Amino acid sequence: MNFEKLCVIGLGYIGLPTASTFAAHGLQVVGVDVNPQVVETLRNGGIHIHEPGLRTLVEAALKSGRLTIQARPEEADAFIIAVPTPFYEDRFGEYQGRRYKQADLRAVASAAESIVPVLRPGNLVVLESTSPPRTTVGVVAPILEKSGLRAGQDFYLAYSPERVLPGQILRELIENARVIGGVTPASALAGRDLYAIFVKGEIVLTDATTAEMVKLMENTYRDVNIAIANEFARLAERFGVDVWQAIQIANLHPRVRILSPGPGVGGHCISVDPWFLVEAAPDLTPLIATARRVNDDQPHYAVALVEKALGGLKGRRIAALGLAYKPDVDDLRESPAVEVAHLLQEKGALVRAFEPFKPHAELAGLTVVPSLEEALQEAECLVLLVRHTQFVTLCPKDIAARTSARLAVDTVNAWKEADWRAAGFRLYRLGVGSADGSGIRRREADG
Ligand code: SAJ
Repeated sequence: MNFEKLCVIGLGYIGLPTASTFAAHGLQVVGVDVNPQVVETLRNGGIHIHEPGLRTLVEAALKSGRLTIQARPEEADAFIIAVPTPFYEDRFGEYQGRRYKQADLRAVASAAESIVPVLRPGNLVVLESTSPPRTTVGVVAPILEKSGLRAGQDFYLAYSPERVLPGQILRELIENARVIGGVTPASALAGRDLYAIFVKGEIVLTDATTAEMVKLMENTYRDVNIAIANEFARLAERFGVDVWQAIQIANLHPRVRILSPGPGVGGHCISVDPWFLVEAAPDLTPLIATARRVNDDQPHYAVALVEKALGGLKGRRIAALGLAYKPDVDDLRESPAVEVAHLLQEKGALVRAFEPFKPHAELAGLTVVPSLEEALQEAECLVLLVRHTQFVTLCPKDIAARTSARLAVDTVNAWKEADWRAAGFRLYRLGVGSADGSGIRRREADG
């Protein structure tokens, strides 16, 4: 199939890079977003998301005239839906007395609705948004068929998940393997023709529901494996073991690859997607649901560690280092670091948080300071929450000269105990237990 014109609906973290990459490869692309602010920002040459290299790509696409920005879709050869699928904040399902979160598919449904008036025979529609199994055939197809055209007969319909890593989106978009699931084999082939325009990785064809499952399985697999790492950290603390060392040794086994514990699992993918499987089949997913709960509980666990280290939180002055959901990105969505900072504050601590990638972040109820200096001022305790490179490489002696704090808690295995001790600090590390099983290694005991 030959494609000249494409509509990309939803210009967020995935839609905007996808739209501009297609434009850079010669397609005429209409980028559509229902948010008037997004449309205005892009039309005025601005950009509303931070991703390395994206600004340059978008600018070039707009300048070439191959990317235009609109509020509604128009006729095209193909349509890509790349809108968010969050879960409801205020609506839960329940299975055997336990609550689970539910996917909010309203943005997907309204994106599909907006295509109906402009859908023509022979068009291709691709859903990219992460969605519960059977969304393509059960939700999107019936909406598009309001046009009078039949999915798989009169137009092609496919599901193709994005699998790119924030921070590496532009490279991974092109290089990663791409899964395309069609509602019919011909739909999958049409999808392949579209993505082959820029994808260099392998393109694997399957059916739509398999492709939906693949995406959810990938992120769920990661979530469950992080949950077990977090449980190992708890066990290690109880049994007087250094979990980081134990993991390193276990991972020497050729068939073992344990992930890293930490203050929790955040971002808009891994902490969300497993719920889509739980919601779709709560009777079949006790492990997935439990893993989610273990990871959701991990910020509380990190807070308990800080509380133990300080011997109480009320009125204690804490410098929280890092707010992003993971290292070296500026994304604060669903961030466990933000949750830890909030929880510390709720328990009476006086928190000053510093996020080097978003020094001016505004978070209700939290004092965010724009420099490390300001965070360190008057702090009694440093709590490291994100493994940003610039925190890993901090020099403890230098820090000792800039703060009166002599206590530090590392939740991400970034700091070496000996170095911090030499600089006069007591360092507590998540996942590192004392020999007596009290949960915290005693400095005097291991000195
Ligand atoms: N984390 C840990 N321990 C680890 C690894 C990660 O606690 O060993 C935490 C991170 O700090 C972060 C969260 O998990 O809070 C998620 O981070 P991540 O780097 O694992 O993943 P994301 O959410 O940035 O991106 C994931 C990727 N999926 C997989 O690696 C299977 C990416 O490829 C997907 O495209 C993306 O989800 C998505 O959009 O679904």
